[in-house]
Amino acid sequence: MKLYSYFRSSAAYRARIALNLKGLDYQTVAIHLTKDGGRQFSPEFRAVNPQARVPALELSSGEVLLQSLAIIDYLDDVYPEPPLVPAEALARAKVRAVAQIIGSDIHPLNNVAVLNYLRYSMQQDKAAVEAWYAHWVSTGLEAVEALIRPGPYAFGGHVTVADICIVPQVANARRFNVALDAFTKIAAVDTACLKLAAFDRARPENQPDAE
Ligand SMILES: N[C@@H](CCC(=O)N[C@@H](CS)C(=O)NCC(=O)O)C(=O)O
Repeated sequence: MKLYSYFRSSAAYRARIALNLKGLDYQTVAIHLTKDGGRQFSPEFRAVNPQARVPALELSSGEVLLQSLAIIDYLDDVYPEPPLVPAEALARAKVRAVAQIIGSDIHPLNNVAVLNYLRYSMQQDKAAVEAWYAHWVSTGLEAVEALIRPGPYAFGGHVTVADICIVPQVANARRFNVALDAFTKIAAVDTACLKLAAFDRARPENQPDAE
């Protein structure tokens, strides 16, 4: 398998964690999101992903999967061990709600394209862009903090897709210097997860394209 990735991308980070948890080998194809105006916009990469975003996972069959949460669902369907969502429907819905707060509500407001639109099209200065970022991350993480039940992972003793979304979002927030002191449960989950090799190997600084 080939993972089109960028070391700083939190969505690609989610896919890397899931691949590692499932014990799957993959080759990283680095797509630099800022060099040359963003190499995600190259015709070669648009042929892989018309949305011009990472991650994209190319299977050995040549099929390409897009969207980190869809990639994670696929991996969980095809490689069921270890499961990334609980078996019971109610618990599964709660885990997915946290994953979707991050994947559908927090992250889309803060990805490279949105921040660049604020900077260049809306002509907002650095302080305004940082305030935008911090606002949406903090309000989203407040909800996550209220919903999770660390033990030591977000929903107990098994890693789930909620943890897979939390750790990259925390890394991203730290990179933007967002204060996380109020989120003690999230911090505990982050610490517990990063002790696992699957999470550690997926960290931005451990990627072949890390700068
Ligand atoms: N919902 C998508 C988000 C993908 C996404 O926005 N990726 C970012 C990096 S984290 C990206 O490629 N941005 C490129 C751009 O905004 O131009 C997913 O979960 O895969």
